[in-house]
Amino acid sequence: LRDVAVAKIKEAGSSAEVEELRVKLLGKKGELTEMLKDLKNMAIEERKQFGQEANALKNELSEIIEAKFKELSANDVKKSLSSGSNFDISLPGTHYKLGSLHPVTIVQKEIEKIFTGMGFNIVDGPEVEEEFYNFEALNIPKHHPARDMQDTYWLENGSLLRTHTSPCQVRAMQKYGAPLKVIAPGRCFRNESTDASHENTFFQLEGMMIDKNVSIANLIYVMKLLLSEVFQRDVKIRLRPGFFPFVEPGFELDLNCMICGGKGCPTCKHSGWIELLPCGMVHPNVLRYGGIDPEEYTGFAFGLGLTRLAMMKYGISDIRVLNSGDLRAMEQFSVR
Ligand code: FA5
Repeated sequence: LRDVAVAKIKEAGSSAEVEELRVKLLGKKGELTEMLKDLKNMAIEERKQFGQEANALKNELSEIIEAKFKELSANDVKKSLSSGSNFDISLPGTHYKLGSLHPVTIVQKEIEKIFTGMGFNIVDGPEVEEEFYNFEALNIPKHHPARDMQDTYWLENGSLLRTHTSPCQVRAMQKYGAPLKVIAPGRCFRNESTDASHENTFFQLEGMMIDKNVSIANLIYVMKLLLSEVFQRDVKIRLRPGFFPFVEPGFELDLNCMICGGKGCPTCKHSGWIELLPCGMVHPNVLRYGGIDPEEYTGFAFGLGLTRLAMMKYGISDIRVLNSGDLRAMEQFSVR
């Protein structure tokens, strides 16, 4: 069988002929395969020897067939070149387009790098959240007017689509205790009408640091470091008092609008400032809900508008572009 097979392969003049031989010899119903099927009827000693020889032959034939395929395809190229046909090896090959990251993802990854460099861990939380974590545990009891600050998508089973990433604060405290340094990037949902700077689906990045003697000075330092790292330059910011039931005192950190340089444009509603980073010292009630003793520990928290930050960084003047799925817009962003 071997000698006949090898001779036939060598004689073959085209890839199709070689393929036919491959199937005839090594295919599911090929001659060699059929022979191997007889193994089960042989005595043990005989079976061992025959099996080894048959496998060696199978490997040898496979190699010869492979080599013949290569030889024939090289010949094909040579033939087509010498026959003066239209084959042009200098033509560029097929171009496969690489995907690109979404601008919000790019900024998120950058911020994750900055914070993990400072020893923070990244945590996650559910988008379909319980009322307890989204409101109660954040010191916003039922019927508290602060619930109206975040128009909520309620689900029929009483759960809700989280309106912010702050529920991750309480979940992280309960899970890891103090001291704690975490960030939680994620998608949030609010039942609002959309305009150039508001979407009903957008990203925030929550941050929290809890330890003994954490103060407002620590908060300001970390926020300044974060923004100057993200923008790779000195940034202009302002702090205003802000009210959030889960922090006391609370602040609104605004960033000077980089799209218009503070002169006024639709993104900043012609005010020159973008509301970007609400923050404050974690309220003792919230620490208690997280199982942490406020007499022993203090902490700061912030809720960065990740989508708005991406707009600032890339000069995107309408937030709706970011959820549009329009590849012409998205393809313009590449990872640095
Ligand atoms: C909050 O959601 C608080 N949880 C933030 C916080 C965390 C305060 C920790 C204190 C301590 P606010 O509703 O302001 O706060 O939203 C935070 C940021 O999310 C805003 O500054 C803004 O950048 C962004 N944001 C809010 N609503 C929208 C929206 N509809 N579209 C796009 N971005 C939004």
